[in-house]
Formats: sequence, C-alpha cells, structure tokens
Amino acid sequence: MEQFIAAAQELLTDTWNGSAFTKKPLDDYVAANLTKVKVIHLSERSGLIRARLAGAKIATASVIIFLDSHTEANVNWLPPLLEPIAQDYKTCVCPFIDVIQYETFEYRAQDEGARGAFDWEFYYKRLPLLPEDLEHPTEPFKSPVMAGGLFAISRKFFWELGGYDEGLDIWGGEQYELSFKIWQCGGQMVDAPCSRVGHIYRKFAPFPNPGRGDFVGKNYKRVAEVWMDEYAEFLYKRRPQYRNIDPGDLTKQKALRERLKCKPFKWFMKEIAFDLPLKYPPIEPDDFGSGEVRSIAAPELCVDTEHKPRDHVIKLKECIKGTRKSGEQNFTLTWHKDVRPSGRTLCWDVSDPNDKADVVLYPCHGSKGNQYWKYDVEKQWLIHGGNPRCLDCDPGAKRLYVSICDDSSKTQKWRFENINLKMIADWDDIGPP
Ligand SMILES: [Mn+2]
Repeated sequence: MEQFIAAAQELLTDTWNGSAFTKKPLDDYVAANLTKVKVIHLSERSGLIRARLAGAKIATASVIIFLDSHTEANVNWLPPLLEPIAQDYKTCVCPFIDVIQYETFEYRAQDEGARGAFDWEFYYKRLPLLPEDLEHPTEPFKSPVMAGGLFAISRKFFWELGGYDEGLDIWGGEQYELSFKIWQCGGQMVDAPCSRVGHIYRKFAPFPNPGRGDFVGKNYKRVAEVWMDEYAEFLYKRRPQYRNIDPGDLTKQKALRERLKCKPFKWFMKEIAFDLPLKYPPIEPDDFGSGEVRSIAAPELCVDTEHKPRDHVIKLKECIKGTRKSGEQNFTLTWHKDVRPSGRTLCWDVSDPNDKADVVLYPCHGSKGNQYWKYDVEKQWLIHGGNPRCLDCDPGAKRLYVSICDDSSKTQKWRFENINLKMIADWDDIGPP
C-alpha cells in the first residue's frame, strides 16, 4: 500500500467539551508519529458515509481499505485481504471481526465465521456457513452482505460502482447499498478467515445523533427503492412510515444500475442469499398452533396467564371457554417457535435448568433456547428447547412446570386447541432451527 488516509469526520459538535481532539491534537499526533497518514478535515459533521467517500476520493493506491477508527489490525491481516482482489478485481473482501472488550481491551475471536444477512426490518443478521465453506475453513467464503465497517475493495471497482450513494446521510444502510451493488452488478463479496481485525464494541454512543429526522429511514428507503425491486414492499410492510419518507433524488443511482446492467434483486435472493428466507421469511408464516392449552390429565384445567405482566409465573386455572369466567387462555405457537398469549409480545420462558422449573412470562426474544417450544402432535407434548423437557403440571396445586419428558406421564399431555398440521410437518424448514 502506498498510502494511508484517514478522514476525520468531525464527529463531535463544537459545544461538546471533547470536540477539540479530532482537530489540532490529531493533526499533531499524526504529523509526529504516522508519516504515511494524511488527515482530511471536513467542513461540517458529515457522518461516516461521506467521510469515507472523502477519503476514497483522494486515494491513489489500487486497493482501498476501510476500517473503523476503533479497530486494531492483527498480525498479517493484509495479504489475505488482498489476495482475492488480485485474483479478481471485482471482489470485495471483509476481514473477520474479532472482539476487543471495551472495558479491558481484552481480545478474543468472535466465532468461526458466518455469512452476513439481514431481516426485513434491515437488522443485520448472520447465516450459517455452507457445507462447502466448512470443507476449507481457512479459505475465503462468499457472504451476501458485509457487516459494515471493515473491507477491502479495488479502487477501480469501487468507483465503477459509484462508491457509496452520496445521498446516504450520516450512517445506516450503506453496508446494504454497497453489498447489493457489488453482487447485483457483477462482483462478489467474500470474508477472509485469515485476516483478523479487532473491533471495540462500545456500550453507548458518546455523542448524539444529529437532529436530522429519521435519516436512517431515509437511507433505507433509498437502498430499497434503487436496489430491491418488489422486495422493498416487505420492508415497508413492517415499517409503514417509510412509505411517506421522501428518499430524495434517485436518478443518478437508477441510471448507474441501468448503465451497469445490474441484475434484479430477485436474482440476489435466489443465488446469493438463497437460505435467508428460511430464517427471515419476507412474509410471516402462519402460526403452528393457537387457542387454549388444555391438560389431558385434568381436562377442566387450562394454562392461564391472567393478563399478567413479565416475570409472572404461569399457572393452571379452570378452562374458561364457553363460561363467564375470566382469564387469559388464548395462546399462539408462533413461527418463531415460541408461545405467546395471543396479541402480546411476552413469551413462555424457562431459564431455570432444574427439574420442575417454573414457566414465566418474559419479553419474546426470537426463540433462542429458553423460549423455544415445540408441539409433538403424536405424544401431545409441549417440548421446551435446550436440554429438552416437557410441559408438566400438578393439577391439585394447579402448578405448571417443565420436567424430563416421560412417555408414561399423563400430566405431560396437552391438547393445543388448533394445530396447523401442515405447518407442524414442515417444522424444520420454518423459522429458527
Ligand atoms: Mn465500528
């Protein structure tokens, strides 16, 4: 690399005490210590996207590498980033992002890697490596989208793609914009396991976002309108307010897509992010089941959450269906594989590993471990995830708990009022594993 360029993005407003350190002290430090580094000062706070563009514009080397300021490159990080680009200049390469603890600066690997993805609210998500990736764990593997901050790209390809969309403000969506563009316009993106860069994950932002309204929403809308075709609708379904956001002028972006003859988003979803819809379905699947959950051992008793708030221990009560009694006995076994009182975002949760552990209400967190429930139609079990245990009860005390699944136990049998047998048959193909 011939040069390093840092674009200071004037993150801090002048009213904030610490604002000075990105100015003269930074210039002085760089002049004294980092002779290859050039610092560019922007005239106003412009956010990371325009700061990166400003740096890229004056870069002259054949490869541009973007890193966050709060990162530290590990030993021999560079060659694995450059090799795939040397083989094909239309390849964008991301390092593995390791974790630097923000309190202690302790360094650890994040994991063994995953493919970048997103859900339909544009939260960054990850998909598992493919079998062929696992066969060569040190080789770069294809990834649908980048995590964001850290990547290498040839200067030629970056500018063929028009860099980042200049209409993107401050931060948000730029990693999707560039990733979609790379794939749809004839390039590819890989993660290189042998290139390691540590990143400090902070706990809070030490400076406020600028008061420019919903700039993230506007960015997302620009990305959706230019690149996502009919799939944009899935985003707007979940964030209806985006429909009314003015994305600004998109002529330049649409002309670029036209000029480079970029492929449709449907191609990207089918060829590159083909396993994304299984985990993050664009259209919410039906529920696996709904209605009351009635004990087989004591058929007059049903699970009842009594309209209680979080942390409430769930019990059994007299079934209310067709009576004038009150209670909350209508549940859904959602495609997230959790059980919720219908219309609420609280879930049945078991965090205690001991036998006869209580079931409590807790805010749903997408069915990981302690909120995972599966209905076994044949055995009439409600199986709780992790070290599998079954929903069980003491009808006399009207207590509800989980215990080791036992074929001979009648108190473990439940009738879930409405079960979607077709959905249950496809259990493994729907939602989380
Ligand atoms: Mn960062």
